[in-house]
Amino acid sequence: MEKKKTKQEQNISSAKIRNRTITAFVIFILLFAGAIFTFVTIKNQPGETQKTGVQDPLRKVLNGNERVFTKIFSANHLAKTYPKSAAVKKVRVNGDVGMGKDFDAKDWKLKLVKAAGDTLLISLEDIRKLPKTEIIFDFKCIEGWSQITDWSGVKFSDFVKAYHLDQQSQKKYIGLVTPDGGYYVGIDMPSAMHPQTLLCYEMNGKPLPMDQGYPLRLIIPTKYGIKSLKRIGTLSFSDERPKDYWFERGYDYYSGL
Ligand SMILES: Nc1nc2c(c(=O)[nH]1)N[C@H]1C(S)=C(S)[C@@H](COP(=O)(O)O)O[C@H]1N2
Ligand SMILES: [Mo]
Repeated sequence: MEKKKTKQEQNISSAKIRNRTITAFVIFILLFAGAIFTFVTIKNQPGETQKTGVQDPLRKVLNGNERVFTKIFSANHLAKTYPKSAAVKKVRVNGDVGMGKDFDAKDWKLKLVKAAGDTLLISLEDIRKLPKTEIIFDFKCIEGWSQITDWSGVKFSDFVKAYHLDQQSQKKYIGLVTPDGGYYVGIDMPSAMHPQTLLCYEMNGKPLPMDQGYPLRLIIPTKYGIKSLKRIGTLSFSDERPKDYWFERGYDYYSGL
């Protein structure tokens, strides 16, 4: 078989080879022109009509991705977990937006906005009294690195139960903001209520280091790291999408894995 093929190949005339070369070259030029045309067209589209960070056609693609992700997402979709021994001791610190040095940890309380004009202040001590869950998973940053890390805290869904937030959890989103307002994320409710989503206060069994979000951060293993907001100041509920720091800079709002 092999031999036959080789012979056939040798029989191709030089005229045929020339024709094929010309055809390939023409196709190359057409594809190249097409690519430039598409690029220029997208570039010239009105962008940021809704402060979404990218040109409208690109945002449309992202919105399409989001619809697909939301459909296949469910509580059955669990991020892979690892044994404690797999967790790294030296955890990378990435991103310090909204983590100003003048933060006063002693005065910190979680601002839980139950409704307009109805805000509950909750201490770390009270949060630590809630059922504790530990998760060891591969934390993935959108920049391309990942690390197996060990986090503990209260499941967001357990927090909802403990504070009787049944009504609030009927809303479509939660919004999280750092105490200084510098960093903020929005999370769709199914992802927030996912069994692996934590309001986290420990890393490797010890209180969170300052630059890793002390006293309380979000850990959401089913999404990229950009959504795991460090140092939660305010937690609120809404049917409209809460503003989102990286969404405003062109990233996917859902950022699912
Ligand atoms: N407040 C705040 N939270 C943040 C960020 C940030 O800049 N500020 N960066 C995010 C990004 S991009 C990543 S990858 C993770 C990194 O968490 P780590 O520093 O604990 O590794 O935090 C997320 N949470
Ligand atoms: Mo990240």
